[in-house]
Amino acid sequence: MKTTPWFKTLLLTFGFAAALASAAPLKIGFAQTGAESAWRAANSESMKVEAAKRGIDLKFSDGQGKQENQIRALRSFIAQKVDAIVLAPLVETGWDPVLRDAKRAGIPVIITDRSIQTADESLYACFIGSDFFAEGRMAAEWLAKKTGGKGRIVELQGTPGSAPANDRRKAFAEGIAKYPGLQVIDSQSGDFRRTGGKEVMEAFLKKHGKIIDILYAHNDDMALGAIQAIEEAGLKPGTDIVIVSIDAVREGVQAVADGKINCTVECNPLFGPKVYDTVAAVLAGKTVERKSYNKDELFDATNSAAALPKRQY
Ligand code: GZL
Repeated sequence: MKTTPWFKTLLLTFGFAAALASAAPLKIGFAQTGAESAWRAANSESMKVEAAKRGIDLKFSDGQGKQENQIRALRSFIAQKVDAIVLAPLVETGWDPVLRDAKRAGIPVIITDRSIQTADESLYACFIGSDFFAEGRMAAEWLAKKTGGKGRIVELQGTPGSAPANDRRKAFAEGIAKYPGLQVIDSQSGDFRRTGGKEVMEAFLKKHGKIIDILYAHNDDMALGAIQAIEEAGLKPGTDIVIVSIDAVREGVQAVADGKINCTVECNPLFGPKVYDTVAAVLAGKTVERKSYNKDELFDATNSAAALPKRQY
């Protein structure tokens, strides 16, 4: 059997290693919505830490809550000829033109966190995020059980036009429709922000006074802001007003353990590893799941205290 002289094997090995080492790191452009909530901070952290672990050259752009900033970032990523683009779209519509430019440039786009509406599904490779409909339904079902299907609800909506605000509102409304005793008497956006939650809840309390039985908040940051307003009005959150929320960020789960929020439905933000695995698969030409949903669970008085030490965000 012919053997390769030892020095050739050595050259081949070093050559290969050198080639590997010299291979330029993967360049990924990530257009984040902004920094509006604790959930968003955890999501950005997951993307940055995982990229550093994998030696990915991550071009991170903070959209500061404006779609035009995200579109500008995508155009910049295209000009930089990144290997792939990851987009967490602030709102559902208005993405086709810039996604067409990415497609023309041969750059695959992964949509994460929030979905988009488009007539041309070929404009992005896949979606990775949570099922906001399931979250809204879980919140409604839990509330119906807690209240026996009765109560006047005020609703703090997320960012207008965003998939989580649209889907969580629709799913919750469908979920409580089976209980005529549960009525949404007012609904307004707090833009997923704590300050927004406080200001809108203050307005709700001024307008409706003590007839409010329930608050449904589309995220914990707004619920935590609302709790400040409720306490400043001399009422007991979680007792005088039942509070149902979504995200299950650490402070939200703590508030459940403290009895100030009655239930929060998880929406896991830690999907950096899954996103980069998916980018690698897409770049390798492999078929990937068109829509991949993270696993979410619900926290209330029965499991929140035990869950706290294990919470990663
Ligand atoms: C949900 C995400 C939402 C969170 C909010 O996946 O888009 O945006 O529920 C965040 O906390 O601001």
